[in-house]
Amino acid sequence: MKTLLAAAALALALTGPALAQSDMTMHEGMKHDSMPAAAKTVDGQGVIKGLDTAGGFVVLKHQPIAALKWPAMTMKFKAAPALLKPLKVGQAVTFKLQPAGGSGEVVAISAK
Ligand SMILES: [Cu+2]
Repeated sequence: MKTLLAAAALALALTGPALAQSDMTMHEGMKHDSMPAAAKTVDGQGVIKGLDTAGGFVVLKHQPIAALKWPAMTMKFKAAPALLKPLKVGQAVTFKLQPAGGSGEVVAISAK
């Protein structure tokens, strides 16, 4: 029994840091039963952590999005290049997201 407990403690010690490192995710593995099927946008707030204007991607450290039951996290979203052109890494922004498959597309974004 003592051996089992030690093994469990070791497993926890090993998974702890691994979880902490997975800061960026696409919400894979999360339940999205409540995600609206309809094409409805949700509002979010966050900070720009990365920009790929040509590629049409933005990395946002977003605050929790209650409408989607998403916790605060850093993740990559699709976004039209024209939307991203005026933005800079480090800016605090408000945005509108079209959720899709645990991620989504930012359809509006502006610096606060
Ligand atoms: Cu997220």
